[in-house]
Amino acid sequence: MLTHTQARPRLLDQGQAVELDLVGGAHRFHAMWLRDNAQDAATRSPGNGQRLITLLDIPSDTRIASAEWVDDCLQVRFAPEDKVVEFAADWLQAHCYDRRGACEAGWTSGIVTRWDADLAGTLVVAHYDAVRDDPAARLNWLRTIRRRGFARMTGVPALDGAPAEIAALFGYVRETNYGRIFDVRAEVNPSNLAYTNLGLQAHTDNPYRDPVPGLQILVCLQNEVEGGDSIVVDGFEIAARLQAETPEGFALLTSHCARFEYAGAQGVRLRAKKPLIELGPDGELLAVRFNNRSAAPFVDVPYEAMADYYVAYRRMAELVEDPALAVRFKLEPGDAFIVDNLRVLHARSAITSSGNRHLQGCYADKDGLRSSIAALEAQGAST
Ligand code: NM2
Ligand code: OGA
Ligand code: ZN
Repeated sequence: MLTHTQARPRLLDQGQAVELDLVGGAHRFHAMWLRDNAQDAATRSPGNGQRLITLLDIPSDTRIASAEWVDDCLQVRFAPEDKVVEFAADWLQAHCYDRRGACEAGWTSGIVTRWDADLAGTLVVAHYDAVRDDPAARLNWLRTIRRRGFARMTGVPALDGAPAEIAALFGYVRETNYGRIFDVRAEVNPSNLAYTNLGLQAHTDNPYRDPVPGLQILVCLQNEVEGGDSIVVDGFEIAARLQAETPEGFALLTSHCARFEYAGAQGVRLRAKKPLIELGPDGELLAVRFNNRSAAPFVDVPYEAMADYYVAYRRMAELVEDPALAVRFKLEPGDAFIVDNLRVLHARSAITSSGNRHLQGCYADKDGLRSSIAALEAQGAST
């Protein structure tokens, strides 16, 4: 219930800002911010929503001459342009920025839910046909990936190119030096330890790339072996546990860069310098990168901090291996899973028998996933 009808807008600092009563209390908006975000047809193209003006088209001494509620719209007269612009109350409500107090380091938005081994009990495996054909099922599946950073799928045609079919459900394949699609099976001269029968500790794929592929899709085409189980673990849960146990250790891993490198094939020397746990400038937990096979010598941690850095890194590695955090399953032909590659680490247990095991994989970007969610929501697809 909006409360703006109960109180008149209050101009602050000679019209440099205005204070409004919205849901949750008083919120201030700057004149410059409001003018820059005007939605009128002279400021933004009605067709595509893109801004037609530059910041330099707005006078630097922009002020609010008057502001009044007219029904559910705030009518603002800007000086010196003498321009009147309307802002819908619900738009203002949705774009409040007048928050008090700083956020704690390591926060995540409400759209993210961390998980541990208990996820196995509630995991829903989506069917490929439903996700492809039914917009509501697709929206549901994409939201699961956004919330958990992980989703399983079954009923995928176990054919060459299957990962690209899954990527096409929401976006585009991100091609890399491993190809548009890569085959994961034991090879004679493997360019990567993934192409062997070895177990792989839970990891981020391609942490040596900048930017790192945001999503990884793995589809099982054939699996006749013992071992080769899939294991996933939520890197955001690892980060949160580490932070709770040892805030100093967490701070070391977020405030110094690690190094990653891949040089396993001719003509490829990929290197990246990024922290194991990455926070945004406002403390938001953005990414976890962990890969024992591709970690390069760390040279960005000062000598004085290196011993403690390794203690924190070891604790992180223990959490990566903690069965209480892991979800384990075996892929059958036609099964697939997708991970947010900068959040959820994936592992495989060693392959312990002879027989065929063949997965195919590809990468994709997360922006396509988010865009598809927003577009499906705008279309009114509901679950
Ligand atoms: N493959 C499967 O990132 C990595 O090095 C893990 C990636 C070779 C594309 C394996
Ligand atoms: C990979 C990988 C897992 C598996 O190819 O990146 O982690 O089960 N493979 O083979
Ligand atoms: Zn991998």
